[in-house]
Order: sequence, then structure tokens, then C-alpha cells
Amino acid sequence: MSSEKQKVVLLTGFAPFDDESVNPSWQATRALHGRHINGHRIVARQLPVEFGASLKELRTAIRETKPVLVLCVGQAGGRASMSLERVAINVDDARIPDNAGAQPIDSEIVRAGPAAYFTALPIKAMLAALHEAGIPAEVSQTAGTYVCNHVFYGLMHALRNRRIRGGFVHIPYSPEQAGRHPGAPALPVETVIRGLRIALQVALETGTDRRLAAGAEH
Ligand code: PCA
Repeated sequence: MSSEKQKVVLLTGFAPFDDESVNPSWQATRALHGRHINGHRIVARQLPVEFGASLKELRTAIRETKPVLVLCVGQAGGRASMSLERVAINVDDARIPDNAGAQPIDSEIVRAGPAAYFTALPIKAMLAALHEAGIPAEVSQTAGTYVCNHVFYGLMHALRNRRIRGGFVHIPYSPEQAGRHPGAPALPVETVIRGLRIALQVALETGTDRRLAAGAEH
């Protein structure tokens, strides 16, 4: 099969933000660009950490690459595991300005859109596979209210009537970053790359998700 005919998986990472010089979400996704999983070609794109522009670029990437699956990845400093996000909510509430200086507070992402969208990915099956591989992973019940949730919500809104599956994964600081944040947990970029490969493979192979407890009390 020629590479143009191959089905595409779109994988996105973000630019650095919040005084960091790197973003492990881009370091990990970039490393998978051009690789193949289950006969699908991975295309990696970097998104800006900007409300509005991030989503515009994501929609352009979807239009250009015509993926069957979209996985967006972002950094969540302070978390210890790969966080498989369950839900995106229709609100922007920024603790810090984005990379273009915008700091929306309590604004809707899509005017009069649904309050939330659930991921379309089989996060329980992905969780089980990651644990089997010894990679720290969890189901997360919130992707926050910053640019990552913005992109996740906008992704699910854009895909709402399409046969493309989409979802979001947050990852911890890299060890290099965590060194500047005393006490913060870290996960090597190599481990994240391995984890993303597993997550994508399971997402491509799993239709109906597994029934497996991974909830939280708070
Ligand atoms: N993390 C931020 C935005 C970009 C990123 O990598 C977030 O969690 O919203």
C-alpha cells in the first residue's frame, strides 16, 4: 500500500508554556511522527498553547490529514501518571495567560454547546494495557479548564457527527522539568512514547470499551 493510501492517526502535542523551555507532550508525539501502528501512519503536529489558535490548527490538521483517530496530548505538571481523560467541559477559565496573553475567565468554548463531551476512546482498555506494560496510568475525571480542555472539547465538538474517534491524554513533567519543581513527579519521555504507542494500538483495536472500575471519590 502506498503511504498516501494508508490510514492516518493524528497525534498532537503542545508548544512549551508557563516558563518551560520544553513540552514533553511535543517531545513524545514528535518522536512518533512517521511511525506506523497496526498499518496506520502516525502524523504528529504541534499545537500552540493559545485559546482559539490551538483549535483552529487542530481543525486544519484534521482537514489535511483525514485521520481515523485523533489523540491530543498535553503536559500536566504535578500529575504522576499518564492521565486518560474521560470528559471535556465547555468552559475556559485560565489560571495564567496563554502564550498569546489571553486569559479567558468562565467563557464558553462553543456558544450554547453541550456542557460536556465524553472521550470516544476506550480508556478502560487503554488503562489496562498500560498497567500490564508497567506504565503508570489513570483515568482522569477532569482535563482542567485551560488550553488542553479547550482543545479536547473543541476536538470532540468537531468530531461529534463524524466517524473519527478522538480523545485526550495528559502526561507528567519530564525528569528534566521536574528537577526545577521540587517534589513534582516525573515520567521519562521514553516511557511516555512507549505508553502512547500502547494507547494508540488499543484504541485502534478496541470497539467496545472494557468494564473496569477506574473512578474516583474526589
Ligand atoms: N498543558 C496545558 C496546555 C498545554 C499543555 O501542554 C493544559 O493542561 O491545559
